Amino acid sequence: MSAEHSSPTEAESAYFNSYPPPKALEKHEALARAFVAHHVEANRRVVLVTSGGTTVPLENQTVRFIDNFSAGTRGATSAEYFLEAGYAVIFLHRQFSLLPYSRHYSHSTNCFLDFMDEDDNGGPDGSGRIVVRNEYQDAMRDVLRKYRYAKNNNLLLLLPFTTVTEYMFELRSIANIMRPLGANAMFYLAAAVSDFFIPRHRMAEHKIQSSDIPEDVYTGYNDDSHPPAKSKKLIIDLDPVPKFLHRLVDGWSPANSMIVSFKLETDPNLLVYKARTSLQRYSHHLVIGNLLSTRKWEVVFVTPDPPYERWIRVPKARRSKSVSGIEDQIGLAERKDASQGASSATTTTTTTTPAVGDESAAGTTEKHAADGGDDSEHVDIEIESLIVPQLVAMHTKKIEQASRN
Ligand code: 9Z3
Repeated sequence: MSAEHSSPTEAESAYFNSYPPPKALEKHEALARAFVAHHVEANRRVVLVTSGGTTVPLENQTVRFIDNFSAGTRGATSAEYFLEAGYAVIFLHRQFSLLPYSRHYSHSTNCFLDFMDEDDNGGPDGSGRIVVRNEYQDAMRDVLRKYRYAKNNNLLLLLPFTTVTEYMFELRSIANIMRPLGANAMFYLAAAVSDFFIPRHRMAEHKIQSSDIPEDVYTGYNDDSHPPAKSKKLIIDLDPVPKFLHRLVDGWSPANSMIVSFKLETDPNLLVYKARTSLQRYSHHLVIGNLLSTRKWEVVFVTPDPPYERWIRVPKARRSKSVSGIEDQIGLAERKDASQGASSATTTTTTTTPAVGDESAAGTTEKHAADGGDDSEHVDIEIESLIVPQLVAMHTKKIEQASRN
């Protein structure tokens, strides 16, 4: 039966049966089982945060792969706010992407060595002890304490993956292992998962040799407007990755758990529509939509219940500077959707109801905008600090509902 015509369960078996499980899976499962048991015992909420991009290998013994932009900022930052809210966090992340707490000092434009110095009390050979520079002491102490707290109290489990297939195996296993948590479980799917891959039966075993590629393959265009060219181009033929959100919602995850997925788009015209379609298709609880260009400053919550669409924005004066971000595009996805006659049930909050985190969001935005947005004495706000408390409140409601039924 072809993948298009099979049921989600059949597609699941076909996919997972065609791969050997990742080498680290058994070890990760054992760690996750112990972690979950510990927090079930403590009646603590546990969130599975997925983070970073997935690779799509071109060869079984992989030399080359397709990757994406995600550094794991959303996931690593959100994990910290979940920990702050009292959750235990399973952090399923792309290996070497950003990690909670250490993210403040890794992958950054300042190398971690810039935070350090030798102190003045040099030893006999003139060498000083390595210390943190004075201006970074407070910030680093704060991060270090939170990190230690999470570690000492067994609140953070780090599980790495690399390929899209490893990610799928890990997600399925961990979701199943989380079942004893029931309503105390949350899934926060922030990883940027590839939509396309090369199925195992078509994947080259060894490094693809440029000398093996035939010269007379037509490689350029999908229409007749260009004549076939003799070429040694490498053509990559990708299949769609099976959509497993169905299976997560309907099979793998604990009963009554809360499932939050992300939808990433680059076209403001598509964002809200695609987020809503995803919510309808998978019947989970929340899709958080974001545009690549504005993701650090605004997101939209798309829910099955009123207000259906809610924008969360960092006030202008408190936005982090982002090299890749485009501030001019803030608000575009909201206006575009409204102008296309979105359903009357759609509510946006920037003008009517204050957006999330009243004090720090809509109201303050207006004030600082009127002030000319002088940000000289303001600390940047991370948008995850506005997102996570909202989710915690939604989760609380869900847990209360579950306990009444
Ligand atoms: C997101 O949309 C995340 O917010 C980002 C975060 C990947 C944009 P960064 O790592 O970026 O902080 O730089 N994640 C989900 C993207 C995704 O692949 N979603 C799937 C889809 O859109 C559904 S689960 O189809």
